[in-house]
Amino acid sequence: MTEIEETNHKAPTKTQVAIIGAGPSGLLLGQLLTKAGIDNVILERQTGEYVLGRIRAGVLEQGTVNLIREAGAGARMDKEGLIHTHTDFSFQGEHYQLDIEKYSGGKHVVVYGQTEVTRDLMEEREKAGAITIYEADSVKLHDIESDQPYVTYQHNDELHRLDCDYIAGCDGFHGPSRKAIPSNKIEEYEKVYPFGWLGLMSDTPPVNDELVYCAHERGFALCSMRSPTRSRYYIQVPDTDKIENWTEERFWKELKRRIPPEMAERLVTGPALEMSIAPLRSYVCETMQYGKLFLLGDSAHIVPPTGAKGLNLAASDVDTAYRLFVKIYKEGRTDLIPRYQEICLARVWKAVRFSWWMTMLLHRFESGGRFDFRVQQAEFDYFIHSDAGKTTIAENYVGLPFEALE
Ligand code: FAS
Ligand code: PHB
Repeated sequence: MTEIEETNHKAPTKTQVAIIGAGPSGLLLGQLLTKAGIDNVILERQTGEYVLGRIRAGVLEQGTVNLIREAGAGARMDKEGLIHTHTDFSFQGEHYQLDIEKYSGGKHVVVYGQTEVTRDLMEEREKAGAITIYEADSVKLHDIESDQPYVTYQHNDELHRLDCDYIAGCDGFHGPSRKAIPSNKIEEYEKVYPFGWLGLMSDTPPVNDELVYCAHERGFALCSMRSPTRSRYYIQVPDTDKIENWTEERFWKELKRRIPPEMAERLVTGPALEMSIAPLRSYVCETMQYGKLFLLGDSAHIVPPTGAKGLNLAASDVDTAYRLFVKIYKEGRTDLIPRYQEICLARVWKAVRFSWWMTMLLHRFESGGRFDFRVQQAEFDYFIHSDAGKTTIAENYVGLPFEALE
């Protein structure tokens, strides 16, 4: 693993764009701004190693791939990423292949872990000499409604102040940015699902060439991967479940009961490199820009991972924010600021809808009983056997087009 050097620069006191959070949103925005000559500093609460230790997304839309390349961080992704032109589904063990390239008019997705995207962006940022302050504690946003916003933070037991023109809140769902917006100015929407995803990563060959989203009366399962030798699996568990209740053996046994029998037969099991439970929710904060603060990625929206949209939505927010900052700094186009929220929300809600629809289609809702399960079966049967249905799934899965600022 490439050691991520601590960027031990003298603490900066002024920048153009202060970015809070060194996850994919913050790092991708930072890299694009640096390449455009727009000064930026990232403040990250954790260490670089901690950020890299989080196991998250695995599927990149074409728009995300293009943006990572534009940021100059795509070399390893292009070499190691797996192009997927199909995505598979199963319902009660019956296996269906969906040609997403055919039904999306020629697009595909790339399977390449978020951890690797983050690592590549961290390394490019280090090479560019851009400043990331890791272990920045107690980050606070100040005067975001004024022309002189600033951020304060603790680092090595010292209080620091960073003056800036704009703040990019890339600090995820639990970060301080969204909370800096007055509560009477925020418009929020949320739906919590009664289950989570228990994920397992193993150095075993993937059970199938394509990803397989499996609906089953025992619950949802997903067979994914990171490489030809590293697999990623998930099973739906009740929202009350705890990781302590699960052993690797129990996980493999349950997974085999939910995937198609021929896959269960050939499944190669092995020790878990990581096992964790992620809760599922849909959340949208419609206030994505307030004064000099912009919210990007998980700080503004959360989707259930069923549609593989979380990371990709973050990337589309970055695309819009980056192009807006270039317009502002190169052409003085502050009149375009309201377009940020307009463009982002139009795309966010379509991705929220698709992720919600995939979740409702493929998960088992105990409260729904037999009737709802039959309706799910009929919905699945219609979509997987109709060209209109397959086109709808494919178009959304590969990602809707990015909208231009003007
Ligand atoms: P992130 O949460 O990744 O990054 C925010 C950064 O801000 C973090 O590094 C955090 O340490 C930092 N931060 C937080 N508070 C701070 C503070 N006070 N000061 C400074 N920094 C602070 N998406 C998919 O598409 N597929 C998946 O399978 C999938 N699985 C997921 C599993 C889990 C457990 C979670 C939580 C999310 C998952 N997601 C998945 C969604 C995920 O990939 C996000 O969409 C993606 O990480 C969004 O990136 P960011 O917006 O950068 O937010
Ligand atoms: C993953 O590989 O982690 C993954 C893939 C597709 C999803 C969710 C997670 O929809």
